[in-house]
Amino acid sequence: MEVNSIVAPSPNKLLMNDRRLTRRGFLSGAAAALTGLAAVPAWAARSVPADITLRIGPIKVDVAPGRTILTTGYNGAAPGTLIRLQEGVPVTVDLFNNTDTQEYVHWHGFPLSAALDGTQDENSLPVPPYGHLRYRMTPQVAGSRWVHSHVMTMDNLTAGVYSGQFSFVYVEPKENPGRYDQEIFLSTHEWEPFFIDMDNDEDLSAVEEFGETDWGPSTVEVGYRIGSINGKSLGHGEPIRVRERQRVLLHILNASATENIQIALPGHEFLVTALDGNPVPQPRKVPSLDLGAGERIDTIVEMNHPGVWILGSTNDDVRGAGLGILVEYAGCRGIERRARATVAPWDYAQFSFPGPQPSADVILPMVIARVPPGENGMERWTINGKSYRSSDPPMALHKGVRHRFAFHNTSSDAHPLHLHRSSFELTSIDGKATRGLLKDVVLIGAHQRMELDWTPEGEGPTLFHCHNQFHMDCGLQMLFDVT
Ligand SMILES: [Cu+2]
Repeated sequence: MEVNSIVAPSPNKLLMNDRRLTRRGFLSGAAAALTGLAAVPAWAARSVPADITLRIGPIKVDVAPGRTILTTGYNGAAPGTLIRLQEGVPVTVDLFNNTDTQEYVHWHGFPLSAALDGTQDENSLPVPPYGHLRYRMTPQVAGSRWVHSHVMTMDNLTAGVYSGQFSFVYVEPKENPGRYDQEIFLSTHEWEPFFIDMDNDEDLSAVEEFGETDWGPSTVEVGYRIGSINGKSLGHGEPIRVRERQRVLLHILNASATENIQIALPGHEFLVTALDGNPVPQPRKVPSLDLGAGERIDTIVEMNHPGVWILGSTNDDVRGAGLGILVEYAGCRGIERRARATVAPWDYAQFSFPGPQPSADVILPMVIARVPPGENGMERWTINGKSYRSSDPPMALHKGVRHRFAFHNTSSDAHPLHLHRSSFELTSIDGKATRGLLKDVVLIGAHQRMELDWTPEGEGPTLFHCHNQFHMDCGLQMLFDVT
């Protein structure tokens, strides 16, 4: 169920194409005919503005006074400007890359062809250094989506999702249900990443210290110095201004490279209406929200407790590092600092219809495990005993077949598991059946079991990975090939 007007040529042809685009700024008709990239006539690429333009380039993010982050972003800011699309309405997209690095722009949560999905592993169209890429796509499913860089980062903590290359994307439904007085988009992100040695609690900011690939035998993780919501640390951006009795619709995105977060607004509850942009079968009120990296939650908050409150992380250290935003009622002053957030354990099942579980055609056991670092390096993550290598053959799946992925996380880390180009249905959590929860990222807890059902509709390569970039780089990914 996808529309795209690009016939995906081989990667080599793409590179030729893109060089041509880079050099001349447009593609000649003859070249287009030869290479198959004939989506947009050359004159159009030069003269007609696209519906959506993303300019990838160096930016400065003033997260707080005296704290300016130099990074790469979309359209001069991080997050980039909100992109609003209409369900079923095709758009022309222009991607301009004003950096010396080949980029991949991934439309997260969109059912698109592999060519447009935006990953190297799926042989998607790259945006060449100082190059340009134009294509047409049709947003098929309404809801909260996002767009972000999908380059491999490894030990480069300035690249990909560690950078400022992300924007919230909202696909407007054809019919707009829901009743609210204000609609607000919030993206969380952490800055100034560094490696930390968990065994010695040692800051390893100087990557040179432990060499190019020799990360030593101890457990290395990624830490951050500063957190933000919509590019501002707590107290340094504009507050969310509300009036008593307003219903405020919050679209929340965890745009972190590696961090799963829990947020709350003391004195208030969240009516959760959609997960990853897809309406939930049973909206429910909860005191706190958990979001794995890459997840989105749509929620309505009734403003019925006047004051100035902190909407932010429930973790004092994380909130203290800036991950929060003020909610200010009209006429109120002075932050309610004493107010403690109520926290409840997160359970996707509460938003689901109860079972029974639908039957699957194929059941595929998926065991996630951590291989501790050996003598020579970093930890590895495996699925069914294997760390991802792009040279390995992909796992064959079949169109129209209901595959059930029976995950068992044998590690003590949670993993935000992400499927590209499609949503899956979460069908059980620790043996308890769930129904009607469509997601593209699901946070599997430590030692948890989860079943995800997926009936592929489109063909081609489809990437599956942990949205914790560090885990992904350490092997926690798989490539499917749908035929
Ligand atoms: Cu992970």
